[in-house]
Amino acid sequence: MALRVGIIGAGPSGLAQLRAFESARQKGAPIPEIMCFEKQDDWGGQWNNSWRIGLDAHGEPVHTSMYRHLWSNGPKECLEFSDYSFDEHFGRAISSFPPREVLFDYIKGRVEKSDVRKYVQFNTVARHTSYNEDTQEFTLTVEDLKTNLTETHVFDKLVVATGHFSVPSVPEFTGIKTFPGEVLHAHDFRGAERFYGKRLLMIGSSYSAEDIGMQAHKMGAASITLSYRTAPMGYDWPWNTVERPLVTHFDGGTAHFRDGTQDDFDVVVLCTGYQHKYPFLPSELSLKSPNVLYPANLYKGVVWQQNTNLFYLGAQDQYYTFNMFDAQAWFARDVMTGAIDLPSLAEREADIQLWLERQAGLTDHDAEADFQSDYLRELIDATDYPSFDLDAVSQLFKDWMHNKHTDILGYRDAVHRSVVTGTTSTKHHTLWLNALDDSLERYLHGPSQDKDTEAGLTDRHRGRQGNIEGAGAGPSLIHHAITSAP
Ligand code: FAD
Ligand code: NA7
Repeated sequence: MALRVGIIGAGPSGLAQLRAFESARQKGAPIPEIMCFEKQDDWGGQWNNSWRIGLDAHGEPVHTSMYRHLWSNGPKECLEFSDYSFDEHFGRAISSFPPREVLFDYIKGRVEKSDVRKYVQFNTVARHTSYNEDTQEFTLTVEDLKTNLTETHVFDKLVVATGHFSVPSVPEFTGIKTFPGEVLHAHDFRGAERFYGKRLLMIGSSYSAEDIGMQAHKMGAASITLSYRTAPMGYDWPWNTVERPLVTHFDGGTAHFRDGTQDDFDVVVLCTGYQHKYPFLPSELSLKSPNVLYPANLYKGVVWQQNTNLFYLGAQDQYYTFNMFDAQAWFARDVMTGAIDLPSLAEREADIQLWLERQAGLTDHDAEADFQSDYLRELIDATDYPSFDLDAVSQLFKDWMHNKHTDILGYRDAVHRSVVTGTTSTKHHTLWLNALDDSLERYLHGPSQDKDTEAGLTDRHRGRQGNIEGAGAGPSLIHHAITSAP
């Protein structure tokens, strides 16, 4: 009987698993029976964004945390598939930090070419899993969200590819109940236009706080205060943005901070991260971890320690994304088919411990990027995933982080060089700060949106020296830019 493989989720990780098998098939290898279950009506995971918040049309929790104006937060050269380049997809060089729709198009391009859609059951949510130790089989119950009918399927191998940036971590803050304005988590943020003229308090000091904060600045927020628990991000923020230690409590619209300062706000955005949550798995198969580069209990970051028929993809915190999911999927495929022999439980544990020890000693972002590059190197060396220059990508990450420190509003205007094709990206026709139409069409074919706003841009940068009262250029500029966009 052919191996039966179940994949839960058709985001970039689940698609990487489909692509890994397809790549083997093209080389003449026998392919297992594959079924992939995706609760949304299309693939792409986070990149398949939605205007909805809370529950979707079927009453399921909305998966995506992405927002309208999201652009890649790292250089696309760091996530490029090594078997499907950006040049191949777009037929020409593009810029290094494309908007969401452009990256979504790229992800879809590879799988559309591969004819793997037939494996995916859309609008189908995984509900429950059990494992029979005697037969070594998983029984997975899924529900068709359109008919509400449940089905059970039996698999020899199960791949969990449901992502871990969808279920918000929402801490309690004393007195927040008395806050009269809007309080939301980053998961429910869809666009910053409504923050025009508002005083924002963002709690958290990572990607979401930084990017939503700067989106709000771009859309004319009056002020942005970033409240950190452990350490400030320390960027050279624009004129209306400050970092403060953690909020101790709220008193109506006033937030009090650990350093004894206080301020009044209109909106609170909790950028406090996400939980690993796998409600369709029994507790003994369910990963429990903070958002770290090397979650414990996964051999090579992929294989569940106590049950090597279970695989997790994309469970790490991510410098690398699409190409890392590929490397993991290729590795998982080869473990499933027996092309890779797993060492003993004790040897696997020792390997995990080595990574965890190294992780504990990481002191800065540069070291973290090197750590994940080395992790990827091991996976790629073990499989036939097309190799690429990981040291060069590590350097790209370091250049990117350096650029962020030099210019947090301008790092997305930088160009980087692909390690897959050697192509240097183009300079985009519009500076990120001025771009208000983030569509694929505008990105690929539209005229510059910098027209008439260069002077304003300069004003806004100059405004860094000023104070909030003196910073009226922001909102009026945005209004001008919106009305002058063709
Ligand atoms: P996801 O993309 O989360 O996909 C998981 C899939 O599983 C979804 O389609 C979901 O519907 C499905 N699913 C979940 N539960 C079930 C179930 N029970 N049954 C069936 N299906 C289920 N990465 C970058 O490279 N660049 C960026 O700029 C970037 N920006 C980001 C911004 C935000 C706000 C967030 C949240 C993430 C960002 N990321 C970015 C990281 C992003 O998570 C990865 O790029 C990628 O989407 C992860 O892929 P995944 O397949 O592991 O998970
Ligand atoms: P992250 O990167 O997991 O960061 C979560 C942030 O939230 C981090 O700064 C945490 O501070 C902070 N946090 C968590 N709990 C609390 C509490 N209780 N109080 C205060 N601060 C808290 O999540 P993001 O949403 O920024 O990014 C997730 C992905 O989305 C990422 O991959 C991007 O690509 C987009 P800490 O530093 O731990 O003290």
